[in-house]
Amino acid sequence: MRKKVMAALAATMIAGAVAAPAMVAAEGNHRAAEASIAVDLDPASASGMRIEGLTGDKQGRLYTIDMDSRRLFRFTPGTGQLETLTILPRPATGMAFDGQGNLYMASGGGNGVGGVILRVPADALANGPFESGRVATFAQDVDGANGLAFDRKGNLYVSGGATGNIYVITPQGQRTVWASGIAAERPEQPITVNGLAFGRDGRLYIANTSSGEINRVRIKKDGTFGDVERFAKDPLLYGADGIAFGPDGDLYAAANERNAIVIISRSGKVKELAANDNQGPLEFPASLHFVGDTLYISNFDVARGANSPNEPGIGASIAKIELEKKHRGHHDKG
Ligand SMILES: [Ca+2]
Ligand SMILES: [Ca+2]
Repeated sequence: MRKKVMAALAATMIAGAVAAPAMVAAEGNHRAAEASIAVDLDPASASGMRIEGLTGDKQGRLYTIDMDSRRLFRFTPGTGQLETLTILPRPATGMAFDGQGNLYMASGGGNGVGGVILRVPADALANGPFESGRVATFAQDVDGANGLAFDRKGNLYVSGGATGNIYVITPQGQRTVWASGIAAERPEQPITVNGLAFGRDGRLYIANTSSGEINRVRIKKDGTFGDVERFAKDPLLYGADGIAFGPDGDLYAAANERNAIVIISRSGKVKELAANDNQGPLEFPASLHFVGDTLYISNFDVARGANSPNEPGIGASIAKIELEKKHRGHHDKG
């Protein structure tokens, strides 16, 4: 009996190591992490609201945007308070704070409307709701603008969605364009540059939603980009949207069309952290933001892939996963 189990285990490990990185999640020691809903942004309805971006301030409060009503929300996990801060002049997706507490939002445009970056100054966020007039246009000519990430010098990196471009905007608002050359593999999904995050290694990590891939690139001292290097590629990463580095140094990705959260180790090993069907609690997860050991996730709730049809579940919401300590430190440290 014991011998049989050992043989089966060995066979599994060989198959997992050689053929299928996807097997790691199913056959490994880790239990699937449990996602739950932190806040339902529209308790009266399970559909009809779309949120994509998610970020947090230094106090651990979370921010997201309803793309249709253009409402900017703030959620305070400690108290459960949900505020509508303002109505934005145009819909926006990716969000990021700079070091001074100013909030930036990507508005990619389309159908003849150019992309811009919106900015709310820190003092407007100091209290409750504020006038829409406090929202300024920080930069223009950023078509497809979607994901945002700041480097240590305060330069803002903007992913251009299906354009394949990464835009860089200095703190003074000066913009340059890097044509990444990152390509789409699946014609039904043309978005190639989506979620962005800087690693501890100083490299910019870029999610390719189409090809199920994370690429990374070094930014040279003169501000130009080095060669694109593939960090990970796996069918588990189909729909890779928002990405964020966890407290453990692993990279976490929202695989939107798979209703899944995926972990990529430092050596590029890919495994599933959590996944579900269209019942939720993950409903087309789009963006990720860590507060300590808690991973917060925006549920966009688009009807596609594992989230189609999108009627079940609770709709636009912020989900969360508490990382277990035993998850940490057991990963491949590569
Ligand atoms: Ca709802
Ligand atoms: Ca749903």
